[in-house]
Amino acid sequence: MTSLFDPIEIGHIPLSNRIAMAPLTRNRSPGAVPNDLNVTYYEQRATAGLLISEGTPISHQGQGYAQVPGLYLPESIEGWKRVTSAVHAAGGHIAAQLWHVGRVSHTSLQPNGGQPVAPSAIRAKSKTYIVNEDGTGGFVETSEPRALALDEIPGILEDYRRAARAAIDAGFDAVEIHAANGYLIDQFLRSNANARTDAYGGSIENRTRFALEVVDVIAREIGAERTGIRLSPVTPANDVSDPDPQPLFNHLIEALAAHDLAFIHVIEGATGGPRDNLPFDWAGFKAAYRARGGKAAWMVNNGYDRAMAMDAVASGRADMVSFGKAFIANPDLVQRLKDDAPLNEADRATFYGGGADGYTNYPRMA
Ligand code: 8OZ
Repeated sequence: MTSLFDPIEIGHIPLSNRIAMAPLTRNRSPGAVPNDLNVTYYEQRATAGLLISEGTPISHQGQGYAQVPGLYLPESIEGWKRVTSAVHAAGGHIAAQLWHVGRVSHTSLQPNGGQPVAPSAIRAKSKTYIVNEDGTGGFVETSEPRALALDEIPGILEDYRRAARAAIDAGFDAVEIHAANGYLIDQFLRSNANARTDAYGGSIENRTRFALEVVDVIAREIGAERTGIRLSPVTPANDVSDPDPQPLFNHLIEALAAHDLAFIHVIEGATGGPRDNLPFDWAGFKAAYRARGGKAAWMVNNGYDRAMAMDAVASGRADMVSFGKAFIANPDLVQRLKDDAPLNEADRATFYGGGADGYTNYPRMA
């Protein structure tokens, strides 16, 4: 029987166990550049089989939150090189999460204070995080977006291509395409955010087109074996919804089977919330992918504890499990899970922004 603690190869990357650190926005990289504190944070967690970086904007336009590290400035790539070398020196592996927020942004974070872009001019009833002039941070309502013109889409695909190449140049082992949680790709997928009448809106084929084009452009640039994708078929995060998610996401996953991707990362349920918010056949979703010959590692996420994670891998339901909050509070999470040791509790007050407190000062086991 396979164990959570057994090694696994994803693409050509040999991982020492099947535990991943989920991507976690921490807002501790002023100027979009990874710094010493960020190096320490990732290095401390390098015993995870795979670290997935916090969401990393592919462009200034893809920015939606203050002080997140990017992949579009030369200084950011230099900063990430220091993170990836520290992780590798500690025996770990790390994927960069490539992120375009679409409408989940604020004019103060956009080039020239412009409007955020989206499939359609429909504002998300959600919040984003900005830093005020006095240095204090806070959540504010997202700004009214404008609909992308058809001829702007190739430019965004080019930004994804360039960012994927930058991630490899920065020493990342792989990239994860952020297609979850109501950001740009998910806005194209779900009908309440996509009212387009061109080739990118309407039918399931049209709404999945942008996601598949992003996968295609990145897989051609860096290789499908270094490409993963994160999906959240039923999350209400950032105000996205769809009346009929199963055929939509089954169509997408079946199309993804044509690429030899490294991993598929699935958020089951409402991100960071209930796992049963809406009906969805998770086993059928995975089976649809395998039936089309999809071979990527199947990584599951959302509210997994030790017993659930061990069972998911032992039963073959999943190949890997990712943990978010548990990794914030437990840099040695892998050892703690192995030993069935108690976990430190994560402190919400220090999730977003700030310094070492609640970031690099969680204790390891004695
Ligand atoms: C929490 C706060 C800000 C961003 C996501 C990137 O939900 C995020 C995020 C989460 O995927």
